[in-house]
Amino acid sequence: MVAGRRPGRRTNIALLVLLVGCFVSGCAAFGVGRAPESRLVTIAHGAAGLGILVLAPWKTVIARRGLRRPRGHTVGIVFAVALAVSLLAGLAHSTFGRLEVGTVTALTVHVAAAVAAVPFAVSHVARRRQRLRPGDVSRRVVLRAAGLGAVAALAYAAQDAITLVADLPGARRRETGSYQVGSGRPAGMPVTQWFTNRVPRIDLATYRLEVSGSDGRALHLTHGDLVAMDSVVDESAVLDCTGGWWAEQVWRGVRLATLLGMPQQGSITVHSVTGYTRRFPAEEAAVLLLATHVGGAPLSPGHGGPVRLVAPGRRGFWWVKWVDQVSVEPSPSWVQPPFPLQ
Ligand code: HEM
Ligand code: HEM
Ligand SMILES: Nc1nc2c(c(=O)[nH]1)N[C@H]1C(S)=C(S)[C@@H](COP(=O)(O)O)O[C@H]1N2
Ligand SMILES: [Mo]
Repeated sequence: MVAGRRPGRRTNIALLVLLVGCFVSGCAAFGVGRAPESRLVTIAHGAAGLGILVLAPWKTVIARRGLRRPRGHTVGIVFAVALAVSLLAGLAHSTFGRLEVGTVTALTVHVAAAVAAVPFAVSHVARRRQRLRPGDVSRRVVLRAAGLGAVAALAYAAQDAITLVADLPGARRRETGSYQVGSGRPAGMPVTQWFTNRVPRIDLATYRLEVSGSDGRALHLTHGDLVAMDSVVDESAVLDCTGGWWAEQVWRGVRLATLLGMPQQGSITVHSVTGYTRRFPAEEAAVLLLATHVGGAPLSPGHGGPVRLVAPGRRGFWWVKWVDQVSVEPSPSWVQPPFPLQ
């Protein structure tokens, strides 16, 4: 670096790129549920996170110098602590398995600390602004950035190799980063709610499923009606929770297309007794299953009984439990928060 310029500026800018990359790829890791897309996303995510660690020695020099200046450091320090917690928890999850204390897992801590760090990161970067300069697109800088990317990728490969050779649990995670729990044994599968939902009590005698198609006409089905339908199918599908576990079970139920036909446009809203709702592209009526059974037995209340959605290839938060309404609506499926809010 040239004397008189702020040394460390490019390190800080590289960190900013990596932080944004981590955040975006982390959210994408929750958004996609199929190989090979999931694999690409989690590799990019892990490498970007390790890239931050690669730059840590340089950043330590910058931070030390900053800390010697007479001004407020709280934002920077809180940010550093939250990020360190997130990184440690993320690495712990990916290396040592689904670490769990009560209902809190390392992956939950990882994501929560990362989300909590965001306002501090924004404030830190806004207070310690780094300007881009013409020289920042030089050949040398591009080569350095490529070098950093290569070292980050190597660090990821090294972690992968270590878990494999040392036979650590990390070697057995799925492409989404999740660990297998209770496949073929529904009672061994965790009961998981996204945020605030509680397992509701549903009386089978009064339970009705309301199904309304594009013509707006509604059908009211009892649990018995659903179970007795002759188009019931058995299908093996993987429930992969963003909490970091997955299980493959045989689900039994009817396809949405059987109840709704194939809607020509719009989207399908699947609503729970608890208010929890997800919206799907109309064409998925052909694959989405309204299940009443898992592993040959009726769904337990915890796992969504009497009726839950099975959404093959989608992450767990799409698998709406305790479904009481399915409806075709004119709005497109992306008109919803990317993640549930309850
Ligand atoms: C890995 C993420 C980062 C961590 C953990 C971190 C942490 C810190 C800490 C603890 C300090 C010293 C206290 C302070 O001056 O506030 C500091 C200083 C600083 N940070 Fe960061 N920071 C990170 C990323 C960034 C980014 C993305 C930028 C800007 C793009 C940035 C720009 C600066 C600047 C300019 C200083 C002051 C250096 C000086 O005064 O000589 N930092 N950082
Ligand atoms: C600044 C923010 C973040 C950083 C620095 C970060 C960093 C990391 C690191 C280093 C790992 C371990 C990767 C490995 O060793 O294989 C990891 C794993 C993971 N992170 Fe993040 N992360 C961040 C935010 C997020 C967010 C916001 C989400 C989700 C919304 C997320 C989801 C995940 C998942 C699912 C894994 C497991 C992937 C696997 O095991 O291959 N992360 N993260
Ligand atoms: N109504 C409702 N359905 C829900 C949730 C919820 O909180 N409320 N959580 C989702 C999440 S995050 C997952 S991983 C699966 C978990 O299903 P399980 O409890 O049968 O394992 O249900 C999904 N369906
Ligand atoms: Mo989940």
